[in-house]
Amino acid sequence: MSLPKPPYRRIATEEGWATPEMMQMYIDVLNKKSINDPGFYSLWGFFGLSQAPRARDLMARVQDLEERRLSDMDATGIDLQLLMLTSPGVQIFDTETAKALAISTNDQLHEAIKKHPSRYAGLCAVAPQDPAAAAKEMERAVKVLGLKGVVINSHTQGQYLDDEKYWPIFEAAEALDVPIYIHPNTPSPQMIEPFLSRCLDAAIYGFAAETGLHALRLIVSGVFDRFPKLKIVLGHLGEGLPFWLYRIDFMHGGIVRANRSEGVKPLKRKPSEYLRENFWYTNSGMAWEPSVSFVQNLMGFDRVMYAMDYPYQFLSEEVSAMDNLPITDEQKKMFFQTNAENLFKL
Ligand code: 1DF
Ligand code: MN
Repeated sequence: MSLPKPPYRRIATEEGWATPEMMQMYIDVLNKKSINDPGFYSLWGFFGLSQAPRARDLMARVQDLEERRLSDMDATGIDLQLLMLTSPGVQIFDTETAKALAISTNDQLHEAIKKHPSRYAGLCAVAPQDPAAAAKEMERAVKVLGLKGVVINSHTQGQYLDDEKYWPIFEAAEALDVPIYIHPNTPSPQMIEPFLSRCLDAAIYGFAAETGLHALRLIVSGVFDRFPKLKIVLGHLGEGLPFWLYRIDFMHGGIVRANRSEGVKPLKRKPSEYLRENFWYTNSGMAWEPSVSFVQNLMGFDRVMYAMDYPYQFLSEEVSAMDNLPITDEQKKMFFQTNAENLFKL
């Protein structure tokens, strides 16, 4: 099933991995029910405890950084994976556990990349539970381990990054000039209930509702006026936000003029301007020409990057569909290769 070799490197920019140690900790949480996060039990209860073939298969693939993953990459024509600790990463654990686990997983990721430098690059994990420690670990991960940015899996125990206490994380990202990939998580405990009974909490829709909300909270809270050079990456073509661009601007203007809430202050720019200047987008899980073309045209061909979302959505037909996008050869190379090289400094 191998694909023809195109005149660009295929770089996949939202690729999940996990350590056996973290997977065992997830299974312990599932068995002991030791945290309050209905989304975690819904998502990882299936992957971690079910004997269904899809679940067994994902658990094996997500933990492998050797032959299995490399041969899957070869079979689907992926030259390089940008690895990130799978969602929700360390963010469900108590602060001290999460801090130690972020450090140990970053060290292990560094080793895997050192072993296969032409096939892997990675983003670091941090524990937002301790923002100062997270900033410090980002600095170590980027400067010492050579990682290319940071992944944060949306809410941390129901809290969002627009809270000022998280600003050290944005300060560090700006100072290091690396992007923050806000990867989905299941909706926070405060909002998940009506998703659960119809199984809408995870990748089908809940991820986008949660993560799109998170990004909008950052924008309207004024984070980008305070940190104008901050670079945020969203998967899934922006978690729906590009489609809402016009309406968000229109309604935000009215909310500000009416002085509706303490939580919404005037911004220097329109929400859409931050979405065009501080954000980049990957097409993880959205290998569909109408949506990809829409976001490329709206946000700019230099802002949209290819992602597979291995091992969760691993299909060579999707790679072929993206090879066949109705865009110029130059735009295709930007999409698969050079936008990621530039943003992540690969
Ligand atoms: C799923 C999808 C799981 C994505 C993921 O990580 C994930 C899924 C646990 O299909 O259950 O990252 N995704 O990004 O679409
Ligand atoms: Mn993903």
